[in-house]
Amino acid sequence: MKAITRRQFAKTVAAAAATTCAGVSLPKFAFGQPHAASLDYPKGFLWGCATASYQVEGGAQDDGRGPSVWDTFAHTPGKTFHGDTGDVADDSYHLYKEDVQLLKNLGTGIYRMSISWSRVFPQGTGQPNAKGLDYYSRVVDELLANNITPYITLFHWDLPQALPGGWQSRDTSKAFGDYAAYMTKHLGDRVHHFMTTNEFVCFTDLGYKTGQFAPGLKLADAAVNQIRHHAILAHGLAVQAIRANTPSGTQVGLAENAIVYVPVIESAEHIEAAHKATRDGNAQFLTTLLEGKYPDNYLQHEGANAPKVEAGDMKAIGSPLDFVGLNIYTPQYVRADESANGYAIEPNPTSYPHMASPWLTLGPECIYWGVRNVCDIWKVPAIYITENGTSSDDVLTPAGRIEDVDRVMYLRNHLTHLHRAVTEGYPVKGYFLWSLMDNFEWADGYSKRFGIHYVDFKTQKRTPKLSAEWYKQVIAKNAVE
Ligand code: PNW
Repeated sequence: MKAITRRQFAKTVAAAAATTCAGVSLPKFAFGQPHAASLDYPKGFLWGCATASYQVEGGAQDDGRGPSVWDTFAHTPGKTFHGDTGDVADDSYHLYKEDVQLLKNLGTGIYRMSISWSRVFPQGTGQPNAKGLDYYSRVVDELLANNITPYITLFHWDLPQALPGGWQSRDTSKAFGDYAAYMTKHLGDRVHHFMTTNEFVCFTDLGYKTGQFAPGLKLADAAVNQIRHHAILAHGLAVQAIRANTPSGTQVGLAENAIVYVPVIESAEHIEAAHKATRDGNAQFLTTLLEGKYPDNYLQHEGANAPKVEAGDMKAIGSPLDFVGLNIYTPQYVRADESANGYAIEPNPTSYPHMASPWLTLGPECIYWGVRNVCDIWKVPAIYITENGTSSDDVLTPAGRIEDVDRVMYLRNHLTHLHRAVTEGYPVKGYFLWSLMDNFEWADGYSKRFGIHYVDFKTQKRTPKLSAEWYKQVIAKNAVE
C-alpha cells in the first residue's frame, strides 16, 4: 500500500464521512483541517527545561569544588548502577554555552538549573570559593544574553560532604540559610526566581531511611522525622534569607514532588477523598509548609517520634511563598471509603503500565490533579510545573536519529491534561520539561535517559530526539497538537 501522509489520511476520512453522511447534518468542524483540535495555551505561558547540578555539570574536581554526599555515595561500590558517578556527567561545567544553545534552538524562555552548594562553599560554610560563584555568574549571563530567564534551585540533593552529620544536624539548616543569603546577594541582581529545595523526600527518606540515595543511611523513625524537620526548616530559613537579600519582586518558591492523589472516579466523594489524602500524604512536607504547622493527626500518629521543634521554626517554615513548583511524574489513585480518614489508597494492579523506569507509572491526569488538589486546598498564588518527563529506552539509529515516540506520547498526554487545568483557571504560569538532556540519573547512573537531547557520554555529543522536535513545535505554537 502506498504510504500516505497524516493530512491525506484525514482528508480521505473526511471525504468518506461526507459520502456516508449524505443527507445527514455534518458536525460543525471540518475533518482534516489543520489545527482544528489544537489545545492553545494562554498568551505568556512559559515553556522551559530543567536540569540539576550534580546530574549535568561534571567538573567534580575543578576550580576548588568540594565533594558532596553524592560524590561520596556514587564512589562507594554497589551504590549506583555500574558504579556510575557524576564526575564528568554531561560536562556542562565546560560545555554550558553549548547547552544554552540547545535551549535557544528549542525556543524556551525559561531554564531551571541548580547550584552545587559545595562548588561555592567547599566546606558547606565559611570561606566561599570565588571560582564556584563565578561559574554560576557566567551561566546566568549566558542565559540572559540569549533571552532565557534563569530559575535557580539552591539545593538539588548535592549536600556538601564536609557538613558534620548532614541533614541529621540542625546546623545544616542554618548553613543552608547562610548559603542562600550569599547566593542571592550575588545573583539576585540578575536572577529573580529562586527555588529553595528540590523534593524533600528524596534527600531525607531516600537518603536516611531507605538508604537508596546519598548518604545511604537507614535510620529509625524518630531520627528520620528530625531530618525531615531540618529539611523544611532549611527551606524556611532560605526563604527568609532570599527575601532579605534580593530586590522586591523576586519570586520565591520550591520544587516539590508532592504525592498526587487522583480520584478513581471524578465524582464529589472521590474528589474529596483526594483532597484529604493530599493533606495527609504530604503532611511532613508540603502540608506543613503551606499551613505553617504540623497537622494534628500527623503529630498524634508519630507520637514520641514526632520532630523536636524550637521557637521560631514554624514561623520560618510557614514563610509565605510566591509560587509552588510541582515535580509531577506519576499518579496515586484514591477512593472514598468508610474508614475513619474517609479514603483508601488504591494500589496499582501488576498490569498497570509504566515507562522505562519501573516507578514511572503512566497516568497523565496526574498533572491536572496535582495542580488542582494543591490549589483547591491551599489557594496558592501561582504554580509552576518544575519537572515533568520520562525515561525511554532510546536507541540511536544508524541514521543518527532517536525516535522516542513513547516520550512524545507521555509528554503530549501530560500537556493535554495540564491544558485542562489552565483552561479551568488554575494559576499555572509555566512548565519545565525534565530534562533538557540525558544525564546522571542518580542511583540508576546513566542507564536511564530522561533527556529530549540524546547525549553520547563518550564524546559529549548532544543530538535532539524526536521529542525535542515535538517540544520545539509546542513552544513555537504555544499549543499542543
Ligand atoms: C526527580 N519517584 O526525581 C528529580 O528531581 C530529578 O533529579 C530526577 O532526575 C527526575 O525526577 C527523574 O527521576 C524523582 O520515585 C525520583 O516517584 C523519584 C521519583 C520521582 C522523582
